[in-house]
Amino acid sequence: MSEASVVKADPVASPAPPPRDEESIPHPMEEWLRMDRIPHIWCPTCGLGTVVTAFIEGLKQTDLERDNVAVVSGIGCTGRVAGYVKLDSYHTTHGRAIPFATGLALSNPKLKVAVVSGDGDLVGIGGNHFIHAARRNMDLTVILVNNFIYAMTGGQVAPTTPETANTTTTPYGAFEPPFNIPHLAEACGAVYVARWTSLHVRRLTESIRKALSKPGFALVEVVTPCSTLYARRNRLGSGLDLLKFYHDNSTIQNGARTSDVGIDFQKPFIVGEFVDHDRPTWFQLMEARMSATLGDKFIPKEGPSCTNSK
Ligand SMILES: Cc1ncc(C[n+]2csc(CCOP(=O)(O)OP(=O)(O)O)c2C)c(N)n1
Ligand code: SF4
Ligand SMILES: [Mg+2]
Repeated sequence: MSEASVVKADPVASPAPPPRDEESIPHPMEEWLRMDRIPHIWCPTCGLGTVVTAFIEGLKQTDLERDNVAVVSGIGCTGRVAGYVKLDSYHTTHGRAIPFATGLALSNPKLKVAVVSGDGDLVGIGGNHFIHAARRNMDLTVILVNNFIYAMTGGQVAPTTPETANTTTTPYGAFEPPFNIPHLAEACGAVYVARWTSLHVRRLTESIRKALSKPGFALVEVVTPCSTLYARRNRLGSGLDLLKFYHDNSTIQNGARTSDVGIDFQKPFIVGEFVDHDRPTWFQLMEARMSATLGDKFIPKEGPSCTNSK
């Protein structure tokens, strides 16, 4: 053996660490996840994991008691969130997350009900529920994961798919104009509207904290890569490549007019906090009407979005 290839032990180097027993190291999110359901079904480099992290971190930063929070999802890859988080949760039917969530909020106004669901679920099949919950200013926090596609069912065109993007049902490129989600939400009456990518984790976490803390219909759109059905079909690389593209091509413009924040295929787009104002919640409107009509016979409920906001 030549002198050059001899590696001598360094007498001052620290001893090698003992081998890690991966099984014995608890994951920092374990307390908040149903570990019996892990490993999850999501693909490598899917953006959904960071959305869950941001959701849990945002929730931890609120004053909400864990027992007073419920999560509702519809069907889809995003819909699996309700099954993975260790909170009272409801994995409902496709497009019906908002009506189930509305029922929960009405039956127990002390609950903070969060909906975490996909673009197809919330503004495709569930679009009608979305617009009416916003119009009523129902006390719901909606986290809409926009991966621009119906992912779970094989990558069909969604009402959010940008024009020219290739999907399994638009092999020559999508041609329908997509929804601009923040504009839709604001037009229907949402009191809080923000959009981030799933790589803006700190800003996303802060928006989720604010949305959960606000009475009324609050929407956070998260532009998130689907590696398997959107990125691959459009030859955009891995989910990480797409995540980086979204992050690097998004400009933060807090307070931007929502009519200006539509998203074109693989073009720069705007993220930020767009709407934050107050108006009476559904409970407050209902209670005001009932009190005006029934007087003392009406007994209002208690809850963060009620007039009795204890
Ligand atoms: C009534 C009904 N119609 C259609 C389906 C099939 N389906 C399940 S998930 C899904 C699309 C989900 O897309 P999205 O909400 O964007 O979620 P993603 O998988 O992209 O996260 C569809 C069409 C269904 N389960 N029920
Ligand atoms: S199909 Fe797309 S959205 Fe669904 S888990 Fe895989 S990467 Fe994520
Ligand atoms: Mg989708």
